[in-house]
Amino acid sequence: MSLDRKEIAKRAAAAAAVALVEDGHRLGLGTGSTAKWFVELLAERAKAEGLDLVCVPTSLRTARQAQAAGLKVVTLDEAGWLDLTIDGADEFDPDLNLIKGGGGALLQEKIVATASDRMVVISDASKQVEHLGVFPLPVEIATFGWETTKAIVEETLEDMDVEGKIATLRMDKDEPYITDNGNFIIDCHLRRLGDAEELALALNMIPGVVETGLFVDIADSVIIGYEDGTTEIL
Ligand code: ABF
Repeated sequence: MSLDRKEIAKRAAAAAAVALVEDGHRLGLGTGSTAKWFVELLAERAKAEGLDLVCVPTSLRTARQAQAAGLKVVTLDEAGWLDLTIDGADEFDPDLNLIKGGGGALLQEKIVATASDRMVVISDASKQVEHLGVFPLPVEIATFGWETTKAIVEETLEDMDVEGKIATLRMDKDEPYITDNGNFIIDCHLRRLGDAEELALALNMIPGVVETGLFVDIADSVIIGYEDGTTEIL
């Protein structure tokens, strides 16, 4: 099967991340098409080398894939603390701040990444930006009173140094998209964020907001995969 160029780039980043894994590691497994490559290649290496690993997936999707591939899957509380988490991103900036959550798994992704000694992002070059915000910022919110929460999010955005301030409820066909944690997601169409940390703090202060897809100071490095199969580490 021949891969298209984007898949070659994603696979290259994932393969470079697999090389960071050591026997005995407790690993966080991300979600999304790049993380999917990581899980596949990790399982191959673990089997070939008989590595003793425990893995904490960030979504039901990833859990199913990891289990089917023969990896040992445990909950975060069973693992306690993780050595390394490998995950994709929707955007990353020069400070390694991220927008995540396009795939809907941002809450578990953030909990798992935060509970890790090291978080390494794997990505093709298209996610690299000077300023975060072209990709709509996902915000996970409680279903209770969601319209009120959405209105408060929009009001909060009005007061912030951001461009564009429309928040839309994420849909799955004709129904609201429901996260693995039973919540809704609103996508904030900002075009450009101001101060990522300030924005994350302001949004997290809103009671109905469960978590935002802004990852500030969480990623330790980014492995960029290119379409010729090479990689670069930031
Ligand atoms: C998850 O998957 C994310 O938080 C991000 O939304 C997305 C990236 O997906 P892909 O690797 O398919 O571009 O990691």
